[in-house]
Amino acid sequence: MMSLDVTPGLGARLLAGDLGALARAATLVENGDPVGRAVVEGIYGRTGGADVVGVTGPPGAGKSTLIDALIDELRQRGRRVAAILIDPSSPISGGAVLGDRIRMSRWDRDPDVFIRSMAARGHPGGLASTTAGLIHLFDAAGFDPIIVETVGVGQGEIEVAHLAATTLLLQVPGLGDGVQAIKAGILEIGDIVAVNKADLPGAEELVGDLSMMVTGNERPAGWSTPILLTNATTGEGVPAVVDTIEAHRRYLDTSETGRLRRESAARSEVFGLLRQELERESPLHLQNKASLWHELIDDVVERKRTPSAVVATLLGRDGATCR
Ligand SMILES: Nc1nc2c(ncn2[C@@H]2O[C@H](COP(=O)(O)OP(=O)(O)OP(=O)(O)O)[C@@H](O)[C@H]2O)c(=O)[nH]1
Ligand SMILES: [Mg+2]
Repeated sequence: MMSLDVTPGLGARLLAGDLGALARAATLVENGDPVGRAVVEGIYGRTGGADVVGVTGPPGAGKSTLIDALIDELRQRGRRVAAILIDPSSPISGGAVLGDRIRMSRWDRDPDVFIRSMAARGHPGGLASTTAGLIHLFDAAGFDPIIVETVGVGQGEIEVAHLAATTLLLQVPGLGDGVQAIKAGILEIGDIVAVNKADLPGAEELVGDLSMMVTGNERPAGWSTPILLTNATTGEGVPAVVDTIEAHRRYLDTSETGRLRRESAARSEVFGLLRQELERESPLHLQNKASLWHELIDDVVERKRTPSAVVATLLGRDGATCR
């Protein structure tokens, strides 16, 4: 294990507003470096104040474009804003990290905007704990809100979604109608819904359909999901989205839901770290033995072992329960 002296005072420099230190710490966290985790632990007591806004929705809905427009609006309101863009590296999107970097490069010289783009895969510490680590670093460095883009597909991404206190769900016309959306239950994850691509046919109808559906939906008391219309390309409707994000934050500050969201974020992070730790500590050193992992799962599928027996094996307690 690396010595913590490698980066003397990194946490302190970050807290003092040193953006170079912030970038360095972010890279360490992304690489799953224990020093990065140590920096996060060191600054953790100074975090928890920032609003974490998740932006989710189907591939190509305009999440990255809208985040860029949100940053613009938030800057006009004098906020220091950070964003984490997670690229699913899926065959559908073809990997948008480069496109996102180009789009966001206009913020490069603004010290009050901090953006990281990263791939969904290949984080030794797991996606949720890596993202949580970045959120804590940005929070400690005084960025608020912190916006996180996620496609919401796959276990890791669902865990990431739990890190957000406020979730903005994007929908677009033409991808199938609102009935489909409610069937999939996706409206339930949005505190705010934005129908993006207002310039496309069917956008206003979709707003109408979705508005009718959320009226009948069970939501936490005190908040009913607003359905807004945006054009992320022109910025139309974006100030209303920011107003609504701020209203949701005030709602969280004064309701039980706020407490529940913070609990859910902490749980997601702790479980993420626990799983990593189990994988690392397992007598089988699973992270280096994907084939053995598959073998164990196959055994469960074929009823050669029970799920509990596999857990016992992973924890090195074979003798007790495995037959
Ligand atoms: N017509 C129209 N096009 C838009 C709008 N917002 C975004 N787009 C376009 O839609 C495409 C996808 O936008 P992105 O912002 O990359 O979408 P995304 O949801 O981040 O995509 P992934 O990260 O790949 O899932 C781009 O070509 C945008 O220019 C809009 O309001 N109207
Ligand atoms: Mg994107």
